[in-house]
Amino acid sequence: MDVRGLTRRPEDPALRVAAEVAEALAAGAPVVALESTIISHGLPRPDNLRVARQIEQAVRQAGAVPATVAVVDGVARVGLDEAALAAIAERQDVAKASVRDLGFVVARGGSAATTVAATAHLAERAGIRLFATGGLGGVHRAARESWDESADLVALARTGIAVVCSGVKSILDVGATLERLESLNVPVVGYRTHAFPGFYITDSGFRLDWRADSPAQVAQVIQARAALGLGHQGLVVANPLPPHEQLDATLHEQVLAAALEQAAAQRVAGKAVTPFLLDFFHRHTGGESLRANVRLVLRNAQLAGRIAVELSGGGARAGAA
Ligand code: PSU
Ligand code: MN
Repeated sequence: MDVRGLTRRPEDPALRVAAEVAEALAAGAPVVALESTIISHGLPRPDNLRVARQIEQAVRQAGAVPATVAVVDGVARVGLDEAALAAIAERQDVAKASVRDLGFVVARGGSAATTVAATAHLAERAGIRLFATGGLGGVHRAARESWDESADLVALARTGIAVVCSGVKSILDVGATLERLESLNVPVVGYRTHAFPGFYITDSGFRLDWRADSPAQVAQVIQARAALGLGHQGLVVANPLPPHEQLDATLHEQVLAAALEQAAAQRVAGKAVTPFLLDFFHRHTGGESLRANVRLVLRNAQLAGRIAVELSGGGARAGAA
């Protein structure tokens, strides 16, 4: 291992919370954490930087402060300024870091985008209770052979944060992912639906026991869980694309089959699997999957912002939309 990290001065903080985010948290104002792997590895350049800014803007329009999470030059940061956001979107040396990678990236003074798992961990440490992303990681379809299950699932089992997402990507084994979430005691609540969304598609075909019909109802569940001593575990808020905005079902089926075949043929493994499949989709749907991806992330950011506002006492913050 490179030893640059060992020359770090002891007063260098390994975790830095942006001033705007720290002030909002201290004041009890709404804050929403955002992941960065979607920026660096989930969306193609150069659009990714523009989309990253739009996601932050969606949180602001809902009345909350966005806190994009990433490791930049050896410091885990909660809340990125413009230069840091651009670095994550544009630099070639940005790794994909899950929880177990964080210590290495920081010790080496490196830079990495954080997955749902790593973002949830760092955001919780900063005191943030809401988080928005596109789709959660989960159990891969070949998991019986490969044992490939995203670390997002176990991270949510021990991290006290609510994640607003559009379910799990259809490239995964959705049923197995829901079973694992049940085993891990991680609840899934549908937002205005009992149908678990399938990321690009509105309905994955799996039913959910619980639904919430407003940001206030989700906030009530988060508060009830905290009162019951369950606040140290995650909650999944599943927010589907409206049917008219989803990816065409036939196109989806065709591209999915081809993507899985290619991944197997090229022996793609480990953390490369999800970026490979997302990229395959973007290239083989004439940009349709990309547009759906961007729409759903923006919707999730906005909903997370509205839930955060409710958690902070219902739009009391000055300037809230
Ligand atoms: N959702 C998206 N795009 C992404 C991801 C999720 O719309 O790129 C990322 C998230 O960071 C998630 C990760 O945590 O994919 C899952 O990767 P893996 O399957 O290797 O755990
Ligand atoms: Mn994996």
